[in-house]
Amino acid sequence: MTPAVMGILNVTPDSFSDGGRYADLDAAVARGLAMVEEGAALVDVGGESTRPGATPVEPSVERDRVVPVIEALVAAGVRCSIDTRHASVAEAALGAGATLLNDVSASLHGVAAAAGVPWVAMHMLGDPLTMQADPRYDDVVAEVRAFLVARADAARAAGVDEVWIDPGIGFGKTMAHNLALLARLDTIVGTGVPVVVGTSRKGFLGTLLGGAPVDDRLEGSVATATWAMWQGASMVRAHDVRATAHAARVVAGEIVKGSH
Ligand code: HH2
Repeated sequence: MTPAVMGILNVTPDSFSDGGRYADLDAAVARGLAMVEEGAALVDVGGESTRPGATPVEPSVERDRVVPVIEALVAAGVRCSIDTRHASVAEAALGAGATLLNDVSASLHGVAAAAGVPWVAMHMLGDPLTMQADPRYDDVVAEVRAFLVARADAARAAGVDEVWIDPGIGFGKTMAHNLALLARLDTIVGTGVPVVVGTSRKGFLGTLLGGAPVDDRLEGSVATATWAMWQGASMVRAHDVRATAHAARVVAGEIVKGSH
């Protein structure tokens, strides 16, 4: 099956890549619709930046950012996920019509169970404010895998029917940790739980590319997304949807018609 592309829509003033660009409702909805046009299976709406060192946002502020965008996109027929670590924001977003809970805290499975929606558990070491200070693991791949399997088991026991797992590239990880998780992604895929991977425009790509700024990381983003899909990731999170969706079709051996 062709891996799904989750289009990233951050309605925040400070996200590392698209911060401030979609703060206005019309601009956010237009971007969401454009990403679907480009091949996104769904649009992942986030109202709090989780970039390293980001200042936490009050859940009420985060909720007020995401709910109108989700309502408008759902009304236009777009499938939305909510990217949050706060239960009250998740509940409001699911109430507004989002149909997947992308949980960077890996702790909100009760909310997903109550709403009857699929749940993504992402691995993060610590919290965004401090996670890059000095992340340490004995064996990053084994530890992330064990954490995700335990969260998936807990979610299933709580009544979540559809569980996804994500190694959380860049979330409390050094360059070596990120590269190890990508190189051994087969270990995570081997759990049998469907895998999501997000590398899009992330800092480690900038470092690998000799300090490339955020808007010059397209090739690195597509290269790593393609690798992840080839290793068996079922979904990738992307800012550059068109290029990533083409890569997904190539990985799946799908003939791309009328899309050049
Ligand atoms: N990465 C980010 C946010 N949410 N969710 C999942 N499942 N996997 C990820 O890798 C992931 C995520 C961070 O990227 P972004 O949303 O582009 O930036 P910011 O957190 O600054 O808003």
